[in-house]
Amino acid sequence: MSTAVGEFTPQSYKTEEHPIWCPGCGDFGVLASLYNALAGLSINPKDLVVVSGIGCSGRTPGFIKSYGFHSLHGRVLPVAMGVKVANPSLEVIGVGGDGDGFAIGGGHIPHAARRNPDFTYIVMDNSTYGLTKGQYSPTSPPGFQAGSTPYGNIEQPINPIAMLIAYGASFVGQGYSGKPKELADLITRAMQHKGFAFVNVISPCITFYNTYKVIPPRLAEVPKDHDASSRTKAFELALQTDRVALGVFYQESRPTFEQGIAQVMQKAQAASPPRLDEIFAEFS
Ligand SMILES: Cc1ncc(C[n+]2csc(CCOP(=O)(O)OP(=O)(O)O)c2C)c(N)n1
Ligand code: SF4
Repeated sequence: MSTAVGEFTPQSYKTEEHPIWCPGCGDFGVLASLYNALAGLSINPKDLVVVSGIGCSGRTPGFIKSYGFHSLHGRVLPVAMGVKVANPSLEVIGVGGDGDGFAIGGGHIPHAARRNPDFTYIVMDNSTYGLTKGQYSPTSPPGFQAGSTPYGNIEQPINPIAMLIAYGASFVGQGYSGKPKELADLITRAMQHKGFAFVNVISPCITFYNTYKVIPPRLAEVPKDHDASSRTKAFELALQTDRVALGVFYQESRPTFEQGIAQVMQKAQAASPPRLDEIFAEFS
């Protein structure tokens, strides 16, 4: 729920708790972008709920003045969905890491995507498990070497963008923490979208998997003539291997989960179901 534009500044969302992320962590850029997007949309902190999983990224709710829910590892989506269904007037944002979202929490993704609850889900994708000291994750590249893969990762990484398009997310975008202005614009568009908005943010872990040198040369904007209403075109863009595109890959308009629930409740009330004492009488 927004208030008068200009009522809040990025500063309005800062808490007294300062991030304890390592200096240079990409998550700082994501947080700054979030502050700017929230201020730009003039979201009142009393109407905002930030839900996270567990990980370095999972600490985000502590740094945003709002209601917050630092939930369990991999459980961002069911908790955020529960909050939104319980009170659809709230602005809900889910945040977590690639391990949280795509490994232990991966089973929730298809169901959030197909149900289309109206909230934004931001994955801070650093291709490693930062909090637990750099193990490989579902987005680590083949050959990735760390404590859990001392001889190199033998698995193929998932493609988060293609996965979310395939599962039917109604908004799919990608940003980079090193481009906070563009990222704030992308988060703004995701929050304005009515439905499940997924934003994958490439957010390097400077301590355990420093990709600051390898990622930027591969980045490119989503082409200006890209047709984001075409799932086929979105797939084509997501499957390109020579570059990492930033921007909106796919967006469609369709009813939200909350709208569907409201309709079902209306129908159920209009149908005047049998009274409980009548049902008991039938079986007594
Ligand atoms: C049920 C459960 N399993 C395992 C853990 C241990 N654990 C905490 S954070 C984490 C992974 C963190 O990586 P990611 O989700 O990518 O977030 P990052 O720290 O990189 O932001 C793991 C395995 C846990 N806290 N709970
Ligand atoms: S360990 Fe990595 S992800 Fe965690 S705070 Fe440090 S740089 Fe960021």
